[in-house]
Amino acid sequence: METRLRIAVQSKGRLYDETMELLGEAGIKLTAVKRTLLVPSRNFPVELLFLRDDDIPDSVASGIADIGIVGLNEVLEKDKNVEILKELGFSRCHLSLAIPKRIDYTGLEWFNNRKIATSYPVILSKFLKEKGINADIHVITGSVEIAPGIGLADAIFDIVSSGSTLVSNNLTEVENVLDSQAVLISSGKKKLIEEKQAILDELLFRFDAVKAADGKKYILMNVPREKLDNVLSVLPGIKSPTILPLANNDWCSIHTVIEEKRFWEIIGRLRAEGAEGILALDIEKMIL
Ligand code: PRT
Ligand code: ZN
Repeated sequence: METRLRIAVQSKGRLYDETMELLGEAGIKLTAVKRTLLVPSRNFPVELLFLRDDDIPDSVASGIADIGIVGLNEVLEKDKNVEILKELGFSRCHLSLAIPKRIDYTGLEWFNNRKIATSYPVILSKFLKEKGINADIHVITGSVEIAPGIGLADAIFDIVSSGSTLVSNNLTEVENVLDSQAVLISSGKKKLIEEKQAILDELLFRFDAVKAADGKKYILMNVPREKLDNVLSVLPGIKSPTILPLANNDWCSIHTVIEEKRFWEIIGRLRAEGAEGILALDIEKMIL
């Protein structure tokens, strides 16, 4: 039987869409559209094991899956023997302490002898111990943010993304304890067999190519030769930009890659320096 690298991924939830998008951009196609528990790829030697995110760290630590894609918060909370291979840059959020808005916060000591509601007791107790704070941790699994309002706790420790959940519950973030994002994990103790390691290496290479292209644009433009130096001084290319001759000797064409976030600023400066016929294209992959 063909060797397949087994990847544990979230079956549904906040990680699902971007996990599938990343795998898709890495060229991995699945055999079944329907999500059964274990789905092989039809063009790459991997298979996906669909689980709840809570079960992913343990499935990888114990070797049921070879690698997994899960939030860093879940990895640290479950505290299993796993190794973080790569930060994947999506599902970004932070784990924070938040208190009722009306309270005048005086610093971490405020939490001494207070009751904090959370679904992340391991991360929280580690943090409080490190800081020498003695608080009472109250574990609840859902809707942590309502705990202070109904008198169940003085404060909460929970995931914050946009912050709107806190606002609508009259809470305010006072300490950011952990910045989290989706990460790729492998077992901390079990080494992969050679064939699986080779599949993983190819996968990591493809993820890097997808990530490198993220937020970048390929641009090409025509420039009068006499303005070439001015235009080049505006362009922060990957290495040096490509300069091609045009049928009209007084003009040339420049191709390069720019950061999307600086797109309008750079385009404005290029036009001011005499660039014309500017084209911008999306980049799918970039091998550096
Ligand atoms: O069913 P399963 O157990 O697999 O999923 P789940 O319900 O446990 O997790 P899910 O799908 O909600 O989240 C999976 C992972 O996404 C989390 O472990 C985080 O790593 C990441 N993530 C990113 C988030 C958020 N952003 C997020 N905003 N997880 C949860 N939230 C919740 C948070 O709990 C709070 O209630 O959204 C609310 C806050 O959001 P804002 O935007 O109002 O601040
Ligand atoms: Zn979960």
